[in-house]
Amino acid sequence: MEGYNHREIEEKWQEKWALDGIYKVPDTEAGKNNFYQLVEFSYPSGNLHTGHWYAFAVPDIFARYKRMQGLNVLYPMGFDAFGLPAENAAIKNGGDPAEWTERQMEAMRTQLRSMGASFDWSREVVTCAPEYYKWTQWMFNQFLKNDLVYRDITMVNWCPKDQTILANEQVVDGKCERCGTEVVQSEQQQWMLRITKYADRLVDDLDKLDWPEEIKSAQRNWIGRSEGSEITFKLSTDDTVSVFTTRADTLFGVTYIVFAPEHPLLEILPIENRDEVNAYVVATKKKQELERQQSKEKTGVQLKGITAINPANGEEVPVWIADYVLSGYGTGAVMGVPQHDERDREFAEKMGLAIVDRPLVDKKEITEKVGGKLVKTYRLRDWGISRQRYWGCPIPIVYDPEGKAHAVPDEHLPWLLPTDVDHTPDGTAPLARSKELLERTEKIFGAGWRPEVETMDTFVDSSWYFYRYLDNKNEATFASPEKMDTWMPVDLYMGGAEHTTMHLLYSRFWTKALHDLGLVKDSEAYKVRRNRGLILGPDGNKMSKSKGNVINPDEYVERLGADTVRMYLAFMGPYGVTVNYPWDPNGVVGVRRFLERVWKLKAKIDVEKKVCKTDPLVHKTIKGVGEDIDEFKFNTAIAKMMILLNALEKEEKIVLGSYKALLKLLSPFAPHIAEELWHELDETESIHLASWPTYNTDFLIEETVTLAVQVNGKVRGEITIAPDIAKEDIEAAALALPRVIAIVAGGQPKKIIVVPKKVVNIVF
Ligand code: ANZ
Repeated sequence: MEGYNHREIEEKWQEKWALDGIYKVPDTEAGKNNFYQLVEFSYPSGNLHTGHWYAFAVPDIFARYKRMQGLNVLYPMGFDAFGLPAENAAIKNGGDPAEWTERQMEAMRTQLRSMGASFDWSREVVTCAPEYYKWTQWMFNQFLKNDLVYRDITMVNWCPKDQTILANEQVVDGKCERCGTEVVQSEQQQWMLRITKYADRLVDDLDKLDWPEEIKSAQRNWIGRSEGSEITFKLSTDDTVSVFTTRADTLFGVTYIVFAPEHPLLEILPIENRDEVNAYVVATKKKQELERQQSKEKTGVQLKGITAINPANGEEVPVWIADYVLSGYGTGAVMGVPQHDERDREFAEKMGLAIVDRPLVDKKEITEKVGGKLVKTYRLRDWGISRQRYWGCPIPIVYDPEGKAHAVPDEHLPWLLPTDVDHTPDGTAPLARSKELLERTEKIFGAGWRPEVETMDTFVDSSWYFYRYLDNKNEATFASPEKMDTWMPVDLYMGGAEHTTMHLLYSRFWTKALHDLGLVKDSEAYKVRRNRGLILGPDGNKMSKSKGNVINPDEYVERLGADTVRMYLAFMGPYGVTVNYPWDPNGVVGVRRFLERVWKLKAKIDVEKKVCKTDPLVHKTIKGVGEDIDEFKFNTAIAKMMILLNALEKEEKIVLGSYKALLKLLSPFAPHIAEELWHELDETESIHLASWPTYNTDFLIEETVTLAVQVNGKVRGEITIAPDIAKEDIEAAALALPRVIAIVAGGQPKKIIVVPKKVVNIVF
């Protein structure tokens, strides 16, 4: 082929690779260790954007590199196919979410193939497929049997736009994580997963993981373990109230007690100003937790007629309610110590409460003395998974005529999502409108039985998908223990920073729960985690249609080729650190030119030529590129290849082996062009099945030696030269030393003796 034409080669190789099944991964391969590289699978949003390329095509470099290093690499792909994006899009377009999702997945598969990524498609996982969600439901049943699932009335976050409950993790700055609508609080029954049972292990086990510190500390903060004391105060009514404090040492400085407005005691206390208190309770309901915590303007109401007794000194203090105390944390009641706590000080100053300076005491001792106990408390809440939407995994529960919940027995799984449903959200669960679901329930369980009509949060689906890749066709279990043994835990998990306290926390919990039930071996699923940043628009802003700065990768692929797009994204900066990079249209073209030059360089190959002065650089580049890839510094790896290309271009002729080495180094980055050029060298096997080039350390030894220079046996200086230069050149260098010139002073030396690598003696 003449010039480099990506259009002629990219599709051709993609088809050939698929046909030959070169990325199909066996569960074990003789003499090879397994390497499981996972990337977060995507929602079938329908169109692959630059972010997807960055998320999937750049890690593909690593997968290919590991494969060439002789590992049996699993790099699978699938779809997180249930959820609101598909449902909303389907509603908008007047279609059925299932059909819509199927169409989007098909389009995305084609686009994903266009990346030239080395996914093993035979292991594809689609979470909305009944073969998959059967196991999601089965696991739910296991958790239910083991008291990890329960139904409860709780205050929930309600998104008025998406018409569904959201988990705490899905509320960002008081807004729906998905649509940005202000979230409101409402009291509802929902199915809960007991993630709090794992709070300690979720914190402690972080220490074992090779994860970015930023994720670990974000998870620690989210779980918010706090060690302190629970101390009980007697009230004037003879009731008691417990407070949680991390500062028992300040007990003598307590000047009031304050309850969260939701505190259950409020209902039974004989409060004199009941109306005022009730009005405050109602007003609090309208406020977001975050707003309550951050508000500088403290509000509250004193409970008239009620006082509390400090157990340390018998002092009587007033009792208040205030919204800066949260009902879901600690005991929902606080001892106010304005002298030592900033929030309490603000409150005391505003309400005219006493601020007293009392000596601090030993925390542990005082706790014991007043009959309190040392406790741990957590910010983490149980995970509410009920969603009042259609497009999700049906919760496999049915209610008997008395309203008691029962698990749908395993033999009826998958408990299918009905299709006779109007999906338009109206605040009630669409499944309640399915005749078929009701009939199915009554037919199996009896008249008067009712189906659960809620579906599961999609984060449930993605909590275990990595197990299913290992055995995606197994009908007897979610994944066979043998297969899990050969692959788990995941060796490397790459993904986005947005998953820190959601997916990454949920799936850690899920794994621990499965582990405790004896269903999986490891209690942590991902050994190493690396987060990537975002690709921004050329203007440095997050890409968005409204800003008009969206880069459509397909256009670039068409114009410059998939290899260029992949390689450019890898060239933007180090991967695996959360840095965002702006797309630079000139940068892409620069990468394209580099590939064109690699193409042209082929003309310089001289098969007769065996050595070249670029040989040391070739070996240095092999070493450097490998080391950079190991550290996810794909950008500097590319820079090293560019330096090598420059040097090779300067030669009249180049050694075939050097060109082959360059192609191999290039192949993970630009798999199509590397494959094409490889075959033009009359290679018959795919370059992607070749092994990573090795380097010869002899070439890497520092290329100089230092010799002492003597005149008539006396040391007069030294010279540093290449080890293999000719004797005449060594003599000339020695005679050129200023001190030697001064002594010889224009005369002719009688004799010059060179002891290689040691000394030059000028006899004069
Ligand atoms: C008295 C005190 C004195 C406190 C002092 C702090 C400093 P962390 O570390 O975040 O766990 N607190 C307890 N329950 C609360 C609730 N439901 N809503 C709001 N605040 C609550 O914070 C624990 C401290 O936060 C506790 O210790 C309590 O105030 C307050 F100089 O008790 B402290």
